Amino acid sequence: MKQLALPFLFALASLTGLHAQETYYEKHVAFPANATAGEKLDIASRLVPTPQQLEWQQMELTAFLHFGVNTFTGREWGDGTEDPAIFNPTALDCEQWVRTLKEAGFKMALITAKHHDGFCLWPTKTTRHSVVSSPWKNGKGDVVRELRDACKKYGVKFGVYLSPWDRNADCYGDSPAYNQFFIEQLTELLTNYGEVHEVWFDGANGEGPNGKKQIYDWDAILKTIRRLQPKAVTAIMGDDVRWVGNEKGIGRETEWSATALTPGIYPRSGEQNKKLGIYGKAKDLGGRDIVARATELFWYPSEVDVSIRPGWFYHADQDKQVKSLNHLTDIYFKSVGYNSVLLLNIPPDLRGLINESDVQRLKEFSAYLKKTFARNYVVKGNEAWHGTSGTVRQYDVQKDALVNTFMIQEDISKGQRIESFLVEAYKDGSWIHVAEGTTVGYKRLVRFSDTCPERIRVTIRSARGMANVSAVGLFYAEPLADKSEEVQLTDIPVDEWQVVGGSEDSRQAIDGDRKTVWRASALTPLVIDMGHEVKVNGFSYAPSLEEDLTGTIYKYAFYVSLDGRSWTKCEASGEFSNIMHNPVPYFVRFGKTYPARYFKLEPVSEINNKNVVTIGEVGILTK
Ligand code: FUL
Repeated sequence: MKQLALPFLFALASLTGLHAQETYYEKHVAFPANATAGEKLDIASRLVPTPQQLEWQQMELTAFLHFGVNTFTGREWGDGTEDPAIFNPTALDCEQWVRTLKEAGFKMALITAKHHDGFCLWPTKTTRHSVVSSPWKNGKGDVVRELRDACKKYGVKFGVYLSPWDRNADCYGDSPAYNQFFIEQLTELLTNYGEVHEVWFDGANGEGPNGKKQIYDWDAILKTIRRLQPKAVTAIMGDDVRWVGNEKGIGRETEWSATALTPGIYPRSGEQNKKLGIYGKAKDLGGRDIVARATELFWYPSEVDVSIRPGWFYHADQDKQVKSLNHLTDIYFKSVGYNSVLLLNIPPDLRGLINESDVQRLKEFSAYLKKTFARNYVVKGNEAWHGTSGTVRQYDVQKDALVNTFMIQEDISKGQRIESFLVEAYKDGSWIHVAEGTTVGYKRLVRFSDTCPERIRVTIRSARGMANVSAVGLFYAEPLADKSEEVQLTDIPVDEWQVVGGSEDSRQAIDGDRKTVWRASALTPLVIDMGHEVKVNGFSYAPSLEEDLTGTIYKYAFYVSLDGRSWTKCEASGEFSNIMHNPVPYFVRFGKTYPARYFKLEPVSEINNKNVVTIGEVGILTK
């Protein structure tokens, strides 16, 4: 992180008459104590990425590969007690993964070397809870190595996800011991596998108030990465790449890479972010008002991580829920097109292959993007130009071109400066409004209705000093039918079901409509009389569809009864593992069948330990 002394630079700029814009601040800048709002904005405009951050941003499409014991148990979060013997892919072929990704245009593959369950996909010296203890290749296998080799062969960059939270390691929670253990694991991954381009540390930790508390030595962890892999970017619990704030694949329309959000791994982050009233999910992380109140800024660009399926790990029952082409395309426009990098998860299946349904969808996705962006209809759209607030640039458009997508890019090696822009089209003798937007950054895409302009003009409505536009484009994206991935939440009709003892609005939880929500102001169980005996082998829980997830159940117990008086607790994991970040319906299968006329869903804890419950829908599984 290069930091240049500001007072000195100001003096230099005024003495030499140099344009102040020739001074850049790489990755981080602290404002001088007495800087005015105007000076701060000027400094903000000259904050730039490191070469690694720039290279990362230019990749646009990167892929996540969630693979591990969860693939074999069907869970999203393992609890660390899994028998390593269950890890036994029958036809693992990392070359198939990488070929699939490469052909689909992905520039990097990032593997869950260790997820929260602690099982390591490489033969680590730190624990036997790894591939060494699994029958796969008689304990001689190394998934990380196979993926690394495949990436090398196909010229795809390689990254690792190493979960800081570890539910298997005995030393987890004994802070110094676990820090050492974690750094050893990291050292192995960053020493023995050639070049690593991204290191991803998840912030997730579902320990709850009575769980183990680990205080991470982020400073030592980061220093290890910088020492061993200086070209790698550090993501999420890192300071190069920022989590966008959701797992739905949707970025912000106004996305500042130059942000006042202090990365969570810095001890000062809590206090500073609180003072500014910002947090990772906040809408505005770098607007004028925030910059004026900030004391320092970070080049901390957004990464949109989302799975191609409802879950992060492969589950056969989600084969029909692979996101539609329309959905994936929308994600592309709302991630890459919103100044972010897309990290799309494609989880290998039990064989150790990317499943046919995902391969097929990726093919469609890349064919669609290739076709859409093959031809830029703006004449000389790739010519760079610069302008301040109010600057207008006119372009010719190729004759008779039908377009519906506008692209604009800033040369971010000189900072992110555009605050808002307008696009108008000249058609039949007059200028009409076509599109507008706020921030641009590395890339901004805006969709509009089909039109056939003769010319277009782009106005920089507002910029921080001199904005540097590197490219402008017009394209045609063919409309796609919305084949939404409707999920069936229950295997049996719900018409006969009655709520037992609850208020009338508890019906909202079983009315077959996810949009209607039942809310209870305590951790109240939901008891249902199904009217007759049913062979139950699982249930589904769908959280509310609303933005505010207050009341979403994290831990639960599920009971069945034949008479509504004596209850049997069903065998289940007892947690909707990742629901706070990925609020999709959860399907819990007991692995056995219980005869039942009544069922009871008992909330044990809420995602934020509040004493409230919301249920979008509950269903019963019998198949
Ligand atoms: C989350 C984790 O808890 C999920 O399991 C997944 O790995 C996702 C990418 O990050 O926080």
